[in-house]
Amino acid sequence: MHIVVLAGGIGGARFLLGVREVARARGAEVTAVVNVGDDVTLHGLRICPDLDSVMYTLGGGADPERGWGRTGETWVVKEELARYGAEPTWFGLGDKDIATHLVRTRMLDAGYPLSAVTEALCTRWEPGVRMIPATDERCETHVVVDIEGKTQAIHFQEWWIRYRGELPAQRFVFVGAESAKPAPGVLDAIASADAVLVAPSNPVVSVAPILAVPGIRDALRAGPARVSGFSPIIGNSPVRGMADKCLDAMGVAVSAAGVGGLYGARSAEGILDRWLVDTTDAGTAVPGVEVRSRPLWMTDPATTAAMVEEALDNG
Ligand code: GDP
Ligand code: FO1
Ligand code: CA
Repeated sequence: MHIVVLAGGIGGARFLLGVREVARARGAEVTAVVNVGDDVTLHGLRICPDLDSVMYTLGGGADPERGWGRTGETWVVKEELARYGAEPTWFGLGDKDIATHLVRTRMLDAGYPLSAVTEALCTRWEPGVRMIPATDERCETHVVVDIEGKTQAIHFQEWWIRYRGELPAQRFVFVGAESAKPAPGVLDAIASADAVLVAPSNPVVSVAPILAVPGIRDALRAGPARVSGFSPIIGNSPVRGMADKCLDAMGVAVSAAGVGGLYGARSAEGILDRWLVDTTDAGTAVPGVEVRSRPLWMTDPATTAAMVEEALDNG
């Protein structure tokens, strides 16, 4: 059995802990197609937050409280950079995390594609799933905002960290998406999948940038496997993070029904066959989609595995 998961950062990573449990029990293999829209180059380093969140979480090296970066992190380099006034001082790179970015940047500079670099980094972390970036091309999410009366597009990280997500987002733009290609293995994984799962990741800035890579959406729509999505919204709010602000910008209701409708039914123009919502949201309807309700709190891998089983259930 082959399970393919579309994943962002922390929501995707926690979900994959459950998928990995299921895969171990069933002897299945897992391919995670991970968002690269958050990626950014700062201080000369290529930083891939969602890939790293998944890699560190599955590899047992993630800081569970912060939700990003390494456990037992120190911040000496960050403090030294700040003393030089080296911008951007609003972005915090931990010392341990920097080692990852140094290795990644050196390999990219030597000509290796991001997918190969990710595979190399994973030989250390052994995440137990195959991790593939959605694309090897640069495809970065920008946010259209007004700053001092001027409309401009800023990088997603600047919007989220520097401005704390407080500048009203007018639009999200996936710069470079039109000319991007799916990374090697992505389309084959989808075509050979027995199940495709859309993690309860941020639909606008984690899942949409994956779907924006030409070919991925079509492959999902044409693929042989049931596509099941999981709502990141429980009872009209995100479990954590900025999904409410992102959905507001799209004019989409912050609800399980809103996100389900945004993905849409495969039988119409969308991607979903089945939509999993929390029991709080029982009664949610998405035209053309089979909606099932069950607890969707990813409190631990076993609980998350039970969520995953609901998507795999053929009953
Ligand atoms: P990010 O890239 O680090 O922001 O992480 P993702 O995009 O992968 O996931 C963020 C989303 O995960 C948020 O919209 C949260 O609402 C959702 N999320 C986090 N924990 C849970 C959980 O336990 N259950 C559900 N259903 N969603 C969750
Ligand atoms: N989030 C913050 O709120 N502040 C930071 O300084 C910060 C630095 C950072 C460095 C590496 C990394 O992989 C992630 C980092 N994040 C930071 C998290 C990141 O901005 C977002 O949470 C994700 O991109 C959303 O998926
Ligand atoms: Ca993300």
